[in-house]
Amino acid sequence: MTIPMVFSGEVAAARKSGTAIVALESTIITHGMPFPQNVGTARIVEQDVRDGGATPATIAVMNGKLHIGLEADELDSLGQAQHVAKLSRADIAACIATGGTGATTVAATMIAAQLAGISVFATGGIGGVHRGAETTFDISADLHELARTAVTVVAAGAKAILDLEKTFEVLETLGVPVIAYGQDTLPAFWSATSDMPAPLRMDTAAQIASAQIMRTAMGLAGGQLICNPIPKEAEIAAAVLAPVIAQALAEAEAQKISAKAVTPFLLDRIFNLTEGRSLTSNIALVRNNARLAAEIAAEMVKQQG
Ligand code: PSU
Ligand code: MN
Repeated sequence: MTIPMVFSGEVAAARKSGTAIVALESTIITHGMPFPQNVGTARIVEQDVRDGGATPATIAVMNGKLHIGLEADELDSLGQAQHVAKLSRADIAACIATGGTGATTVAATMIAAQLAGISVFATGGIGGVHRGAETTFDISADLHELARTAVTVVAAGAKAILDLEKTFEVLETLGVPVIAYGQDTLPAFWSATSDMPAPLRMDTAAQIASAQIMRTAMGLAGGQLICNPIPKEAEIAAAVLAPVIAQALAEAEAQKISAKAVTPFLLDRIFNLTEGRSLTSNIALVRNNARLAAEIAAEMVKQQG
């Protein structure tokens, strides 16, 4: 059976010429940001990748086809669509097989990127271990994906709505390299730093590319998580966010929000409680990650010859 993959014009051209490609996820568009900022941001982030010398490939499932790169009109319609499925490892194949439409999370985007031969992916923040996971068992499939699929993911850490300590413990257990870019501590999504020391630190895109290439050469399955701190001028101090996150979490619990709905609910509440400031920061950090990912992707092409 062949996988019904559709490449955008620019991705098809980049594949032909062997130039750098950066994968981008679509759940951040459909479930992570409100319309119209979601479509606007997706476009700007694609342009950031181009400005960095690589080709953007926004990934989504549309009408049973796995799209590697979206044309402008496809991005528009996905950004405005209602009730789009949020796809992870568990449901991406079923969605394609049944002709469905869905946005890809970090896990599903990694799977699609690997199928398309793309080894670098930029997003905002990965999913992780939710607070209270000791009773809910809510741990994102993103973590296991990093352990098995050879794609380097550039993020601003895990979203600060999560239990960050437990998230990084699980990544360590799974053998996922967690690399802080240019600093000794891990960033915490909306905040550039935290009190968590980084397991690994790298200061150049070349180092990051060669570490992924070495990992694969050694037969070690899986990718790497690059934790790229949000630009200082765009950050929200952890102390400012803590009560906002606490309130959003309390509301989620009171309203019995569970499973896939948790992350979108929290992001939406935090957006409203910060009067949009969380979104401004979120956009700044995704753009910053896109620029670094483009550099890493270019290095990978260069080093792999
Ligand atoms: N980062 C954001 N906004 C998002 C997400 C990440 O800034 O909406 C999405 C990603 O697609 C990630 C998903 O994979 O949230 C995690 O969802 P869950 O916790 O249900 O696994
Ligand atoms: Mn979950």
